[in-house]
Amino acid sequence: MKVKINKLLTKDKTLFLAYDQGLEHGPKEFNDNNVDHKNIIYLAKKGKFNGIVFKKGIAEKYQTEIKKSKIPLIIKLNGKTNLLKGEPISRQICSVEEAIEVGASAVGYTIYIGSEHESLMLEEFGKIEKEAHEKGIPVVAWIYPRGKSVKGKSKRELMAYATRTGLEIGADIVKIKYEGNLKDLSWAVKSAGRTKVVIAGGTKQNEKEFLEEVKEIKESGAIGLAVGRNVWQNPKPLKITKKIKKIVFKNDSNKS
Ligand code: FBP
Repeated sequence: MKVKINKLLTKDKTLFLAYDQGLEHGPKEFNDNNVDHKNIIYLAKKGKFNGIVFKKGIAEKYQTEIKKSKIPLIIKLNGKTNLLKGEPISRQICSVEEAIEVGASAVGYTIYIGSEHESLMLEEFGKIEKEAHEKGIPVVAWIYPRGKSVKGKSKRELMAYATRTGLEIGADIVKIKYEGNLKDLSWAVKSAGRTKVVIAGGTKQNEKEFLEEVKEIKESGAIGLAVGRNVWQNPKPLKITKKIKKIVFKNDSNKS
């Protein structure tokens, strides 16, 4: 079956709104405004994002609002809290079927390559990828090199290893962190072959510096970002969204 990826793209570029930090980091990331999922769904709709990333609990409880927004839903199928220390592992907590039931247009899964537990995550991903693709659902792989074994390795090597892993394991889109320089990121994008690359936003930073980073992301050949905190922790989330879109979709559409 053909994988329905076009729903997540605007002329092959994209901007996803990531909102799975409630589990991954805890509510310490939120304020009175962005702790409310309704405000996040409103932001996704008003900002015309190409997709919104939730875990299944939020998708279940706010199904009506998500459907009404018409923003494609990406369900992250695995997750963990940041309370447990040690070698990172994130196991599956939602099936592809459950994700489709709550209206998912795509599914996501995080793999910590380099972790002692990477084989478990790679195996789980393999099953998810097979099932999702049989149903025509695109798969987004969050690939983050983590754990003792990656300490001291070069950022260039790790970014490219992350994107290449995405290609090798069958991801349609691979999401990585941008940690090196433009040359290294461009190499990582090249290493991904036909797997599309999106970049995480990271911790909230100075707006000007963040937008400079977005320009480099655009230049690298990555198709866009899956951004969370740098948008919804900004006092003017819609305004920063417009600025990001102006860069990401430059010459590609009039979406901004
Ligand atoms: P941000 O743009 O807020 O960094 O979100 C991107 C993201 O990948 C989220 O989807 C995820 O919750 C978080 O980063 C994980 O970050 P980390 O693994 O560094 O805790």
